Amino acid sequence: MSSAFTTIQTHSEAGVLTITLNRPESLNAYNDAMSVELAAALKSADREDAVRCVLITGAGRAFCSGQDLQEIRARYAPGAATESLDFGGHLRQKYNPIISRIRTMEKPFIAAVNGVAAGAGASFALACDLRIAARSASFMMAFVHVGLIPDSAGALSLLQQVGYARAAEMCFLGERVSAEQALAWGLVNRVVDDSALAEAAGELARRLAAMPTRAIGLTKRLLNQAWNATVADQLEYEAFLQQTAGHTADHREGVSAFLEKRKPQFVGR
Ligand code: T3D
Repeated sequence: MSSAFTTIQTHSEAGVLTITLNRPESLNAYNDAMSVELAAALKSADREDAVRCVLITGAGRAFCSGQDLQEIRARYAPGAATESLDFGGHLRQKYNPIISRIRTMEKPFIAAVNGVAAGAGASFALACDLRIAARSASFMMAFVHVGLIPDSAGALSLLQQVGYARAAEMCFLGERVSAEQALAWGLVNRVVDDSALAEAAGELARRLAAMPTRAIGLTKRLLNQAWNATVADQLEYEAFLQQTAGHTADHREGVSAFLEKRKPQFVGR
């Protein structure tokens, strides 16, 4: 099933919702229209039980070049409304709900990083649970080059994934980090040849979509909670979440399949 958005394309198949950022002429720069369409696509993915994994990629040669700088410049136009210079409000309205949903939706997200991921585009990729990168892909915390600070939780994601020194270097210098370097730093899960990216990412997404979705969603909560937890907090949170996981059909199916020496058929509930 495909949809009729203009700045993104969506395709749903075999439990995988693929969202393709689709403004290739600007390297998929993020504009207001894209924020509205992405929010709608993610809301529906959250609601649809049939969606058991979300895969985000970019059309053309880039993943996403971050905020559309043409749209930013239009904010300074003579006569433009003063609210258009409300940078904090813009983040709260156009970016934060998207990042929050990616980080908290109880379904796995994969970024198939097909080219450069710059500025908020890098933050989007970093907000996903897993990243698979084309060999020619790169990550660039470009914010500093336009005198802005990293947003969309990019600094937090980097700190969590690569540690302070590398996060600071990426954010202060804004240099491109190659896919191979990103792999060595633990910023991506896999690097594949450019021509193999779509198939490799699709295969990983289909595999995740056939797994116990509730258990994976609850595990995502557990991982996110773990950053600030004490051992005592974490043990209690595990007990709380296991109470839910243990009551799913997929838990019973997993146990039965193991004991009956057959492949489990998970249904996502
Ligand atoms: O309130 C708020 O909204 C704040 C939010 C901020 C969030 C942010 O994301 S801030 C950071 C914004 N992004 C950037 O600063 C990155 C800008 N782009 C680049 O630095 C480079 O394009 C890349 C390093 C990403 C790729 O370089 P390259 O040489 O491969 O491509 P290019 O030639 O620079 O770009 C190709 C075209 O895309 C070009 O258009 P043209 O000349 O062919 O008509 C270029 O202008 C356009 N483009 C690339 N990035 C953007 C863009 N157009 C608008 N906005 C962009 N971000």
